[in-house]
Amino acid sequence: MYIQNYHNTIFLKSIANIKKEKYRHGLEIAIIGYSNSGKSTIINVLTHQKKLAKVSKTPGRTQLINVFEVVPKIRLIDLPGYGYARVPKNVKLNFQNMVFKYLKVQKCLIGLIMSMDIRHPIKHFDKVVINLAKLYNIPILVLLNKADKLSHLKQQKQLCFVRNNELMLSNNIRVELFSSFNKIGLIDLKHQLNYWIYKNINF
Ligand SMILES: Nc1nc2c(ncn2[C@@H]2O[C@H](COP(=O)(O)OP(=O)(O)OP(=O)(O)O)[C@@H](O)[C@H]2O)c(=O)[nH]1
Ligand SMILES: [Mg+2]
Repeated sequence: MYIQNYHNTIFLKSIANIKKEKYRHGLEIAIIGYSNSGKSTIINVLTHQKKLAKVSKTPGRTQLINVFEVVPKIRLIDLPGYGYARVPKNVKLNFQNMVFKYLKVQKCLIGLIMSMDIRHPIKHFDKVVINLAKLYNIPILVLLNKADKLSHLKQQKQLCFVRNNELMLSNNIRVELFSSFNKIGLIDLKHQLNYWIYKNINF
């Protein structure tokens, strides 16, 4: 199997307006989820780089679509978090529209990593995005993130709860525990990305 190494990933650019984006070749995997759920931290852990993606205690840190290049033609996309309440409504709508539009128009998208805080899974916009991904036939790996915040027993309970949710009952959706702090699920994440890349790449 084709094994991708993520350590040499570099920042490529930030995009504010999808319309103007002409990048339509290569493969993309995007990280999506609520603001503050740990998306940017996942990119840093995956790439073994501390400051590649900006992380913040203040939700709403990632305000643009940030594009990272793993190797030429394979990109990781850090999407702005949805649902952050403390930004003005028009800004919030703009973030959300940008994310929805990205899902609709980006033909290079081969998979979505959805980050959910394990303590608050399957909130409103998660459902909206899962339904959109089903519509556009995009596979999803759901990461129940910040698993380090719960005991082992509670982690397993949440995992069962989310896996059994009817929204998740699809061949195209997989749910795993994750923690950037103690690396739970990192191997599963790499395997999933490798699999998507392997499946879609033209050798
Ligand atoms: N306990 C714990 N905290 C985490 C974990 N991953 C991230 N965090 C913390 O959660 C906060 C938000 O992390 P970010 O990676 O910036 O979250 P984000 O989803 O990119 O947020 P936005 O850019 O606002 O959408 C930071 O304070 C991180 O240190 C984790 O695995 N466990
Ligand atoms: Mg972020």
